[in-house]
Amino acid sequence: MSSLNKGVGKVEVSLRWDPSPLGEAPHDLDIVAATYTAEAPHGEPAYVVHFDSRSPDGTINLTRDSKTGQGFGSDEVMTLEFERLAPTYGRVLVGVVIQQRDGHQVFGDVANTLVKVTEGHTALGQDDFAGLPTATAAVVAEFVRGDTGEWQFREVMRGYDTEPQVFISLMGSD
Ligand SMILES: [Ca+2]
Repeated sequence: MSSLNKGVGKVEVSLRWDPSPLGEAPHDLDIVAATYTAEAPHGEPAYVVHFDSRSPDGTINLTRDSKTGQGFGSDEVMTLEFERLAPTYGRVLVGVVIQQRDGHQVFGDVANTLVKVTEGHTALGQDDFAGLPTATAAVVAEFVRGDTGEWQFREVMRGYDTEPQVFISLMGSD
């Protein structure tokens, strides 16, 4: 039951996964976001938010960060306040990357991975990466500003097999 032209406001993307087995290299997954201008929605990101990069206006924040997946509940959480994003921005992509420090690690190597996109108590989407076992990174959510200025959520699950830095440069081109 969605009301007419109601766009998304404040969205949370949460990610959890199980730690790697004892004695094996830790699995470090990261939530990343890339913001694109309305003029070049498939061009270079205007800015990128991840564990050591903040959004210049504070509208997109990584509020929880994990290098191992240990602990209960969500391991990484990002909040995106679309109602506060400047009108120059027209597209935001959220991705999940697996750090590749300890060899080639893909989603099929990581146990019990789950990403959820929610707005308040409303679930917008979720995925367990089961469809992308050989990917090292994935675009998991797309937000596009519509003609009326409202931000719309689009479900997407697009895998890549590449280094995190290359993924960030490629993720917006599709
Ligand atoms: Ca991480």
